[in-house]
Amino acid sequence: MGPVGQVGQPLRTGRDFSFRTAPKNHDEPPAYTSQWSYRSYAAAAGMAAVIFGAVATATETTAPEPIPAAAPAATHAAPAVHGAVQFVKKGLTGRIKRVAAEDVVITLTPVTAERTTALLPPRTIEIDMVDKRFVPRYVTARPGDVLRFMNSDDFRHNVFSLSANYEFDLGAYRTGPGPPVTLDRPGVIKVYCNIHQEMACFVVVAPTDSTAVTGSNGVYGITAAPGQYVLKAWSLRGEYEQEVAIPDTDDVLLDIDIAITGGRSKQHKNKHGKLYPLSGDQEEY
Ligand SMILES: [Cu+2]
Repeated sequence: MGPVGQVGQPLRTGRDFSFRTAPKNHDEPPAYTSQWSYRSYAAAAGMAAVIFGAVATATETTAPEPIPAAAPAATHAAPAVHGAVQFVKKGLTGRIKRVAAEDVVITLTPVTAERTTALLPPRTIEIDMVDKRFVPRYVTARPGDVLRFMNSDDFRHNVFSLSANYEFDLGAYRTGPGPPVTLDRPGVIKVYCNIHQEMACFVVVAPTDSTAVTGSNGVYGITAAPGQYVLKAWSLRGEYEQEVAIPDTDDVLLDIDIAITGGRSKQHKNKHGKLYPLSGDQEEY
């Protein structure tokens, strides 16, 4: 639980954070009566719990008097938002075709994301290159995080992106990591290798840790604290966006239809914006 446990700890030693008031007379032991400090600390703990998506309760305490309830904290043990994602396409005859949507990256970003994620420490996220594949293929990261691309193959790979707002070319190298890529804004980065056309990975940058990637059944589930969010679903074949309100106790069932806009076999260009010299394996791009 890492920082979550740290957050919860001080609640049990709450008197360390309260102001000692002078005893009414010298026969009474010192009393810890500062409502203000308990209340504000509980509120702060509750807020921190919301930030970290944790559950914080004030059940264990050595305080000598009742403690006001903590600010609303995460109350969802199970996924707060869940459902099934489908690609939807109108066939030539006008019939609607639906298929379970695999490899859809879903992010649930709190509307207060700028405040909350500013408190989170940046992370270094490693993406390996193994057997001419980026591993993992789908990555979620926050602004502030740093990407490092390792190379576990015994031959050279190149790493580049021509995505809007995220253009870079890390050059070709045999062993990693290559130069770091600092993420400084939300967006989707399509990362390719200029040597091997079949290599691709996709980094979705959003100020949240509430994310999911669908498997072959298209089902997703995301844990998050109650509050107001923007849900975004990104896939090579189409995108989707909707506001979501997570209530204090109930979960939200949200099935998602993504209208297919991208083709199955659209090829990406090399770093010069040209076709790869020799077409090798053809994957979906
Ligand atoms: Cu390569």
